[in-house]
Amino acid sequence: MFEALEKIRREALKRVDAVAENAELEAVRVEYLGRKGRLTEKLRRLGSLPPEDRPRAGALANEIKGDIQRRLTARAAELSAPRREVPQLDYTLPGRRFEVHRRHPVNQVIDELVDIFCDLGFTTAEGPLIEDEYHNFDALNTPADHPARDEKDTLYLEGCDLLLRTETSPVQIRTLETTKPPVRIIAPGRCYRNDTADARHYPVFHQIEGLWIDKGVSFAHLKGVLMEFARALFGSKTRVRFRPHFFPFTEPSAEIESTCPACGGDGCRTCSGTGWIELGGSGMVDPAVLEPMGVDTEMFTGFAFGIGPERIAMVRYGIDDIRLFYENDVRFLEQF
Ligand code: 2U9
Repeated sequence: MFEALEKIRREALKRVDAVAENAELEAVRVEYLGRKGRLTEKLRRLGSLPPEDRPRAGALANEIKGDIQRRLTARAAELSAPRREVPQLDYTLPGRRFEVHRRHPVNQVIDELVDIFCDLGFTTAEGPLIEDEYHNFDALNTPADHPARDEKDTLYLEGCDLLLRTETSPVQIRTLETTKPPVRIIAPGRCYRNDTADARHYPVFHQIEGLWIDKGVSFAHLKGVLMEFARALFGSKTRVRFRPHFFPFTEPSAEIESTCPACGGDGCRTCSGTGWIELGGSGMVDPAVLEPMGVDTEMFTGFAFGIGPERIAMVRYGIDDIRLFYENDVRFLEQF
């Protein structure tokens, strides 16, 4: 009897929970608690039990009756409550990408460039964004009347002789002030120019400059390092060329170009049909820069270069407007 009563409890409660409409609840109530219900029928047969079992069986039967009645009441309340439309899940839909932190595309390129040059034996150096004219211009053999020093190109701080650095070269000057050759550093970082923002210019941009000062360093070393850099960046078939140029701080100077990574040199929209893209500038460091830093230019020579990460990111990702990097439009940034 006891096992039969527990079986009725389990089945009845399971049936109540499975009811989806209020109208079905009455049928379940009648089936178990009605005049001819399965539990009612057990209650009628208590008299056939041995006298010593009747009290416990009766108490159990009444407890089960209470359980079923309470569950019927609760289920009726659930089914009467206003339904929150549960959207039917379409499991065939593609999953949503879980948004995790990603680095800005320009920082991703800077990280890659730093890794390449560190693999080539360079170490990184940092310096202040706010500089003085000595470290940003004078020490770099840039004469007082050089147009780069004009306020139309450089952002000066009001009320003082300080400025926002126009390249990361001052970092290398500061390194030479405290470190005797050999020196082999790269200086990645943010720079500023008094430029009006357009598709190819922005007042804030980044540079990675490099400096290698040691005994017997020649232009051949410069070409070798920059060729290895370009091949690590754009693939082993990449070719590099140097075009004569002028910088106040290097002599001879050369602009660095590589075959276009998009077309391999055949000419395309990315490289404006030329097959080549500009990576930056370079040259042998002018003794007029090294000697005031106490470097014995009879014993030590060196080269320097400057590379623009935004330019590389624009080529790599097919972006034709530098302003996209700095307008913080999530729809643009979340693609990287
Ligand atoms: C010291 C001596 C020499 C750094 C150099 C460049 C060439 C150069 C920029 C032009 C635009 C890179 O692509 S860009 O952003 N710079 O082309 N910079 S050589 O020469 C130095 C630096 C420090 C002591």
